[in-house]
Amino acid sequence: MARNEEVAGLLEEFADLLEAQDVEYKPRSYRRAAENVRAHSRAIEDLAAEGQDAVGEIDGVGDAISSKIVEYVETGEIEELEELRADLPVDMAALTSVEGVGPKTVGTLYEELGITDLDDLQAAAENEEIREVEGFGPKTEEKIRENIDFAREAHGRELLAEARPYGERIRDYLADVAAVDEVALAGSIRRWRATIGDVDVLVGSADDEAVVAAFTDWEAADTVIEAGTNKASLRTDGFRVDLRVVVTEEFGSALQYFTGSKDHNVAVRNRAIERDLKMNEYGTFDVSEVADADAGQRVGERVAGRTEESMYAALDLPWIPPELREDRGEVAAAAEGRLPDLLDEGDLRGDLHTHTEWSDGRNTVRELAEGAAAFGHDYLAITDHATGPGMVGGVGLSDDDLRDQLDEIRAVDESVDIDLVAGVEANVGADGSVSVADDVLADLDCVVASPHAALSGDGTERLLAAIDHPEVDILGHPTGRLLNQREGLDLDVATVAEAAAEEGVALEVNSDPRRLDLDGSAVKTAIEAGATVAVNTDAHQPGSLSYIRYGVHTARRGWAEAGDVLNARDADGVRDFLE
Ligand code: DGT
Ligand code: CA
Ligand code: CA
Ligand code: ZN
Repeated sequence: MARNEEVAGLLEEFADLLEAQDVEYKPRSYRRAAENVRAHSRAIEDLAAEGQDAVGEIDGVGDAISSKIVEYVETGEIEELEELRADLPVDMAALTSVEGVGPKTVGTLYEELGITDLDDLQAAAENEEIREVEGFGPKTEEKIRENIDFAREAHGRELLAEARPYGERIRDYLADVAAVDEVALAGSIRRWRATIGDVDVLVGSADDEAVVAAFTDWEAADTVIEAGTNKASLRTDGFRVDLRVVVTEEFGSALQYFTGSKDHNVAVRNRAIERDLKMNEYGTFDVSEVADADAGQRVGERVAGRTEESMYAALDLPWIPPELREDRGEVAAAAEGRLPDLLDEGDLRGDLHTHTEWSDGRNTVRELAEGAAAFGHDYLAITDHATGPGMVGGVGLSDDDLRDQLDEIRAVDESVDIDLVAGVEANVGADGSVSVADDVLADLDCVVASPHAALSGDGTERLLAAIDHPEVDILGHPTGRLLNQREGLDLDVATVAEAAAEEGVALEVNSDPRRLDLDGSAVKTAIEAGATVAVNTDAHQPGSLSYIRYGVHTARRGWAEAGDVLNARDADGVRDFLE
């Protein structure tokens, strides 16, 4: 598994530290390089092994950056980065997780007030020291103070899409270890929660010592936090990985237990008790003939434990997919034979929300179209930003620009191996108005309307107004939440979904790792209210099209079947919906 994510993270840290020191231009090029490294199809360590020139083949990676990447892969360190870290010894990640605090602010607040972490920041805000710093004022200070709590709550939880590759990498590594009979991810990462506390890995083996030794030997381990006989924890690039080793005969019961959620496990265990069964991480045991079922963990006759399927079967239940295990009625549904036939990654035929260099994307229409064709999509909607509230720095397209772009999309469509859908991402204003002229919207095939500013408080009326607009096809990232940064709009999802169903508007599951919006529980409510969802990436470059898997699993957390999903339809089906 490639280390591109890890290297991209370092380049971003580089950019933050440079920006904090008021260095111009360079931060931008480091960020651009980071994105391209992250999205690159080949493993960065393989390129580094071939030499600096091979690394320099990546778009936006010049000599200065490629030499640092090679240095890192070879030595595990970048000297210049270490120096920057020493110059600015702050918890950059924690501080910038406060909305309204960017790297520049961190630099200034360190210089002026010596602020290095969230505690310092909070104290300075409470003592009204920040408002005294040039360029700040009472309003900014108040905003920072308000946002600290949210950043703190989120602190320590990692984005699923950032953690998942490490989980898959350690899983694949352990699968090749001779002593390992079975290996699987467990916990929240297996349930595809939007953020995760740690990466849980479970192994079935007869030789736990050998497994723990292999685990702590993993090349990507930065530090070993602890190593016991049948458990161990390590840190890799900031992520905590917890390993548990169990005997293979009990792998299924341990996997069921450690996948959670706790609430799901309580519901399952209650069903076991009703059947005179004792169920725990060691197995399911028939305790009907046992005088004291609490006398030990493995009392009674073992009836299940080798596989997870056996654990559910012992309760007369079909296996329940991990995404459903949140105690949202899945045990009752399983018992009644009405578990959903969940959407699969392979069901999606296209992407209906993407950006090109016409707005803030990285690529031309043609490049993105070719990327989507190579990804395997049948169709692709190009939906660049329209101008409007929340679009800063001239990013959004005017009505005239949109008409010009429409011509280009139609022209490119003639010569690419994919069906292009001409669209726009319009802004939903605070009053629910849509930012593009009606006649332009009418000429486009697909109108995504998304809130981009004023993202707090109740947004129900606002979205209802947008749904009522006759040209709107999809509500993009409906709440506007940013994981670990802002909660976004409060929504009465059922009401919004009912209106959307009536007006033939789809609700988006935005697959951007920072968004995953709507989330699983909102998707479930929306589908129950009859709405159609669209699983889109909001990709700004071809490499991000693969983030669709996170949207798919988020939709699965909302019990979505292929029939509930707009872009699981073929191109004709989608055109019918859009018309
Ligand atoms: P996270 O890591 O905060 O994102 O959430 P989880 O769900 O991965 O939680 P974690 O890592 O503490 O534990 C993994 C699973 O182990 C959890 O989903 C359910 C199970 N588990 C852990 N502790 C308990 C417990 O005290 N009671 C029950 N019923 N299950 C537990
Ligand atoms: Ca966990
Ligand atoms: Ca854990
Ligand atoms: Zn977008």
